[in-house]
Parts: sequence; structure tokens; C-alpha cells
Amino acid sequence: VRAVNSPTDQGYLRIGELSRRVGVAPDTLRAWERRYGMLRPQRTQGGFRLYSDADVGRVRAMLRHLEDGLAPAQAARRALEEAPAAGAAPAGDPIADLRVALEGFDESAAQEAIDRVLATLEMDSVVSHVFLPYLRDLGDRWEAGEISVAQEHFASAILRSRLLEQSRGWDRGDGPRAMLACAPGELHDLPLICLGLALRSRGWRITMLGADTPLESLVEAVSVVRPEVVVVSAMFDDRLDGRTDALRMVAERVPLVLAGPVATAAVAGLVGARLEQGDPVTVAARLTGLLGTGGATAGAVA
Ligand code: B12
Repeated sequence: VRAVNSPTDQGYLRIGELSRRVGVAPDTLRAWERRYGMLRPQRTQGGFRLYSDADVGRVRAMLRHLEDGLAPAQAARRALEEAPAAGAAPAGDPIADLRVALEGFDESAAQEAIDRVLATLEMDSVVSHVFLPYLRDLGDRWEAGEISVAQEHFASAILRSRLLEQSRGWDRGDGPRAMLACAPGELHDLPLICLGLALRSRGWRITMLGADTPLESLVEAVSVVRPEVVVVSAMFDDRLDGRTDALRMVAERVPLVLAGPVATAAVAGLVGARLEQGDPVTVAARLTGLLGTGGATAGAVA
């Protein structure tokens, strides 16, 4: 079971988000990090720095000391000595907040925790650093028998509704269009919704077919909507078994991407699809890169 870190030391804010929270320009924050060791970011696998509530606390302390008239080096020393002092770390760890609220069936507290997350983080961070890690934690705890199916259902229903709320209008504009569907029998549509939001923040238009989509019906929808890309997602091994003919029919009409843990290079090769096994934000970035900013060369995706 993956433990959730203590509220103050888990990094989840990117530099721009930290900057907005504390009202200090990113360049200044970077200088304080370099000169005074004021910030202690964690690194993501992709090399991004992630800042924590403890970092927020130290910057706020530094600002107080500057306001009191101390020179920067002196203000920094004071702020570092104080550790996460009174009034320093306001928000708490969003994943821990969600865990307590959702697993305690406390809908209002959960909605407030999600409101805070949505107000402070960009969509990529909401997905990568809060919702997906929380969902994995939820699944681990369910598998270990620490929480019930009822708690898991309650939590995923609320998260799903809040993600879908963010999806309103995601088919507008003139960006490239992605059609997203879960393989037949597949009910796990949360990662697909996350992918849709991550694509949307990169200018795509989204047509979401959601859970358990019959592939014949997908072929029909493709010929009506004519998306630049179709993504079919699957969590379980047997979702794609015996469906190579239907998948090939999709891939013959439109660049097809197979995503999710059980999509394999073998199946993708067999049907002429592209395999994407990263997390939703990484996949969104990659598809966007492949298509180019003009969205013209859809053929590059498959
Ligand atoms: C919420 C949930 C449900 C909800 C789904 C709600 C919804 N609308 O999506 C419900 C209640 C319906 C459900 C049902 C079931 N679930 Co469920 N569920 C989960 C849970 C808690 C979160 C799923 C999720 O969204 N995860 C977030 C994803 C993105 O994280 P990830 O799995 O680590 O995926 C990584 C990559 O593989 C990739 N990725 C994965 N999918 C996709 C898709 C796309 C498009 C992209 C780009 C990337 C991508 O991104 C992640 C990397 O960051 C997981 C726990 C978990 N570990 O995920 C279990 C889990 C997936 N479920 C599991 C099981 C066993 C079931 C059921 C069989 C339970 C049952 N006995 O009925 C059913 C099957 C339903 C079905 N027919 O599909 C197992 C799967 C084990 C396996 N693969 O064999 C898990 C892992 C729980 C566990 N630890 O055992 N579930």
C-alpha cells in the first residue's frame, strides 16, 4: 500500500502555480531557491520541479521578514530557521484531504477539497498530481481490503462528476479532434476523461464516447464525425482479445491509438494502430507533438 506523504512535504505545485499562490515572480523564486536554498522541490520523472506546502510556508515567512525591513539574506535565514511556522502552510495535502473526505463519505468536504485543487492548479497538475495518484491509492487500498467497494464507488463517482464538469464545451473551437472510447466491456473511463482534459488544454476538440463502446459503433461514429485521431483505452487483458478485425476497420479509416495498461505492441502492430502506454498527460503531449501545432498532418499519429 502506497503511503500518502505528510501534509507539508509532498511536492505538487509547479513554479507558475507556486508563483500565483505567493505573489512572487517565478524568476525571483528561482533566485531564492539558488541563493538561499529557500525552496526544496521534488523532481518528477520528467524532471519538473514540484513544490510543496512547506515551500509555500517558507516563501510567505520570507515575505513577512522582507516587509519587516530585513535584508534578503537575513530574511531568508530567518525563514529557514522557522521551519513551517504559524500561518505558513494554509492548504494541506490535497490527496490526504481527498482521502479523509471521500473515504468518510463527506461529500461537502470532498467538493471543497476539489474546489481548492481546481482553483490553484492547472489541469495537467490536477490530473497528474492529484486525481490519478489518488485513484491509484484508492485502488491499492481497496485491493488490500482497507476500504470498501462503497467507499471506492462514492469516491470515483464524485471525482468523475467534477472531471466531467471541466469537460463542458471541450468540442468547441477549431483544433484537431480526438474521439475517445473505452474498449468493449471496459468501464474504467476516468483515465480517458483525464486524457480528454489534457488534450483539451492543448487545443484539441474532444468527442467522448466513454465506457464500453462496441467497435462497430465506433466505426460508424468515425465516419460521421471524422476525427483526426481515435483513442481506444483498455485496462483488462481480454478487452482487446478477438477484436482485431474490428480494430483494423477503425485503423483503416482514421489514425488509431491504443492506450491503457493492457494495450500491447503486438495488438497495435496487428491492427495498424499506434501504442501509447504513458499516463494521460504524457500521451496528450505526445499526440499533440506528433500532430504538430497546425494540426494538419494527422497521418503522423498512426
Ligand atoms: C475507479 C475504479 C473503478 C471504477 C471505474 C469508474 C470509472 N468510471 O472509471 C469501477 C467501480 C467501475 C471499477 C470497476 C472494476 N474494477 Co476498477 N478500479 C478503479 C480504480 C480505483 C481507479 C481507476 C483509475 O481511473 N485509475 C487511474 C489510472 C489512470 O491509473 P493507472 O491504473 O495507474 O494507469 C496508469 C497507466 O496504465 C495509464 N493508463 C491507464 N489507463 C489509461 C487510459 C488512457 C487513455 C491513457 C492515455 C493512459 C492510461 O495511466 C496511468 C499512469 O499514470 C483502479 C485502481 C488503479 N490502480 O487504477 C481500480 C482497478 C483498475 N480496478 C480493478 C478491478 C479488478 C475492477 C473490477 C473487475 C472490479 C469488480 N470485481 O467488479 C471492475 C471491472 C469493471 C469493468 N468491466 O471494466 C483492478 C484492475 C486489476 C487488473 N488490471 O487486473 C484495479 C487496478 C484495482 C486493483 N488494485 O485491483 N473500477
